[in-house]
Amino acid sequence: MQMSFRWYGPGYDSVTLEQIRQIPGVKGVITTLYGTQPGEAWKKEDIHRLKETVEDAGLSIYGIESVNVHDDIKTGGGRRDEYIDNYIATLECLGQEGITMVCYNFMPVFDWTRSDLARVRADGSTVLAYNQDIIDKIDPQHMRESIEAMSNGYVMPGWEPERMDRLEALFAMYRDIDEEKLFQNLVYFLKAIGPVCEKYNIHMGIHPDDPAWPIFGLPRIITDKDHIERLLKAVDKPYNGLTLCTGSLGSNPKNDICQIIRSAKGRIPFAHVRNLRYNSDRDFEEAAHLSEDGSMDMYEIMKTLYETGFDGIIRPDHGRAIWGEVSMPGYGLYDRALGAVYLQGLWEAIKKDRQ
Ligand code: DNO
Repeated sequence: MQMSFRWYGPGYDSVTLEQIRQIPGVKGVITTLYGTQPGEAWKKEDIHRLKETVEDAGLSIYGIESVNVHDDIKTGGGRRDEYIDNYIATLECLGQEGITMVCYNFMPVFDWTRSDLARVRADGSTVLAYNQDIIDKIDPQHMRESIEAMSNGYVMPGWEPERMDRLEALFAMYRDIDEEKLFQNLVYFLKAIGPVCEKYNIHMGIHPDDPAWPIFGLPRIITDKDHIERLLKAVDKPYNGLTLCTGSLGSNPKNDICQIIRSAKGRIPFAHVRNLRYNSDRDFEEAAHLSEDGSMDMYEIMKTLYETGFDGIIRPDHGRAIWGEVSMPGYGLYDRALGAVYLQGLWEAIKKDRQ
């Protein structure tokens, strides 16, 4: 297990590499070329520069989150092969730079979705939260404004203004796309990128849908154990893997995270481990990583990862806003650093107990 920390790059993140370097046990970051657009071929020199910046600070790039997938690929639109070629060119450059873990998602239009980015908890911290009744009342065309108003001036990952400017057109692209078509387009994409992944031993980790059910009438397909198993079998190669995001899959209390870990054994190159608290079947909020602060058993999750031989990259996920920190919601330094250390504490105890 390699502990990492997400970093958005210079100009986009309130957290610095120097700060990340001081988190015990964290030697690598998960990052991206944040200014690029889905569908664009990344330039080798930009990747190289990013790598140098990270290495100058005494850290390594452990993986990319995300190389985003263009909606033409998701919908099987007219330019999909052109965008897939660009994706392959990006993977080629990443492979040449020795970067071999890539997280991506296949969510239509919206990436992760929340109704509230700063819900106040009893201890005064604020967290991201989701309430289905609020989401049901929101016109998706106005989702952008509501997210922007809550994001402390940061561009939230997956909510890039360039895409949000075209919401109506994006929704139109998905008019005839149901679950099955979306799934087949994903398989088409994964088969096409197979050769470059195998050439460089790149592991792709698909990020589950968050929340793990269809929203705004758009299909979502990476939601539970059966869908994940179907995908892993459809392209039954090591490069086709899962980003185990406990918070995204865990948004649906029916998902048994440990069962999913066991069923995807050997195919999890990357894990986002975080906790959340269910308030009702229509409402959840994110919590501190500590088990007792939320509804999930982090010890069981880490133990199952250990027992299934997980040797991938892990990162703490969304943190609460605490101690007066102002950052991109969910991505401050303090609470995620607490999470990184807590998860490593669990891991150390589990490992020593077994030896
Ligand atoms: C949210 C993140 C997601 C994730 C993408 C992966 O905080 O977990 O935006 O990075 O879905 O492509």
